[in-house]
Amino acid sequence: MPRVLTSTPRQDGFRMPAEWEPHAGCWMLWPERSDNWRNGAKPAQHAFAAVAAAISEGEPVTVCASPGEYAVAREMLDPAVRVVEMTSNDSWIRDCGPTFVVNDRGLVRGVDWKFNAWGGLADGLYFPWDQDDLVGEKVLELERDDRYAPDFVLEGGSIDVDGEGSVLVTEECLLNVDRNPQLDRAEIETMLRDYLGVEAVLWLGRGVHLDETDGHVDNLCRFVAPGEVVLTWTDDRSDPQYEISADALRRLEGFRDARGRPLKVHRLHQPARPVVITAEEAAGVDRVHGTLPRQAGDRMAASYVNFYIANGVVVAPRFDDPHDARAQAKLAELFPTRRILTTPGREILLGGGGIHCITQQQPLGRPVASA
Ligand code: KQY
Repeated sequence: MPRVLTSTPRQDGFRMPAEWEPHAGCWMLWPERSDNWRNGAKPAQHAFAAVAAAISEGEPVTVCASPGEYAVAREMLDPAVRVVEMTSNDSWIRDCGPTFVVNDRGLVRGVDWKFNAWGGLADGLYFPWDQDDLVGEKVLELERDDRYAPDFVLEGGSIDVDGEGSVLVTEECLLNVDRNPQLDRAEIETMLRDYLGVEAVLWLGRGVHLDETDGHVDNLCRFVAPGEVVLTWTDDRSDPQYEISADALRRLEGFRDARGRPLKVHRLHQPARPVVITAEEAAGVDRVHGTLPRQAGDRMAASYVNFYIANGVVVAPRFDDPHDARAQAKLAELFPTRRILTTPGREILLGGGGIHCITQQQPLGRPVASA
């Protein structure tokens, strides 16, 4: 039986690898809640199935579905995708799943953070979140991976590492009082150093305009190679996103990473047109007290930065927007050894996130030390 460890990954010589390092596979959760996904989640299920099929071109994919949805998921998902039964509150495994860490002997363990639905009772996006909070533990149990279980609220979408000692975060999310109000900036940095095995914590300010996660960095800015990041961008100074991205650029240009390198910043232009919820889309979402409502006319936090790096492929969203092709070409430039596959991003965005938010990579390695 896998152990719950009371030490830290740093003490044990473990670190979170970069997403471009080799994977054993990818984990996803199957969407079904009708107060977040329109039309009984059917359009979202098609979008998730397309993402799973695209990722499985490069690595094994496991989708976890509830008992009631298992048969539907099995039918809709590509036969190459493994389906396992697992209860959850929703389908954001980037945030409620484990963060895998590795050591230089090829061993894999997991960090099972606390999850509070992006803000708990004060500001969370739904209640309850108890089943989501168990997803990390369940995945690690299935994989027989030993587990660190810090008393620390963190979502995987709020961190991005280069695997060489640096992590990107935003102040908007990590310093938000609805996550770890008992800890100050220095104490939060210590937690990141201890549990991700990093040295440099690179603080950006705000996340993408109107991002309901309190500004997850994975929608704003990501490492694409050691010493290189990609930043969501707009040249339109009247767009509220301009000042957010310009501030991030200023900070990024001033950083040195853990290896002492300045960062090369690549700009990835956001969709040319604001992506806005239609009346028909809003009407398809059940209104339930305690869940963030979807209103016609609301702008969504659409970003091409919310891609997933798999073995051999990168899976990125498309929004039927004039900038789709430009984004795909930029990603091809940034990932010259991988094929860039795009899948429809709108239905996932309507639920509040993107492809990176619904996926969790499991690095290649062995679960337990052999005597
Ligand atoms: O990581 C994410 N973007 C998750 C967003 C959750 C939205 C719940 N409605």
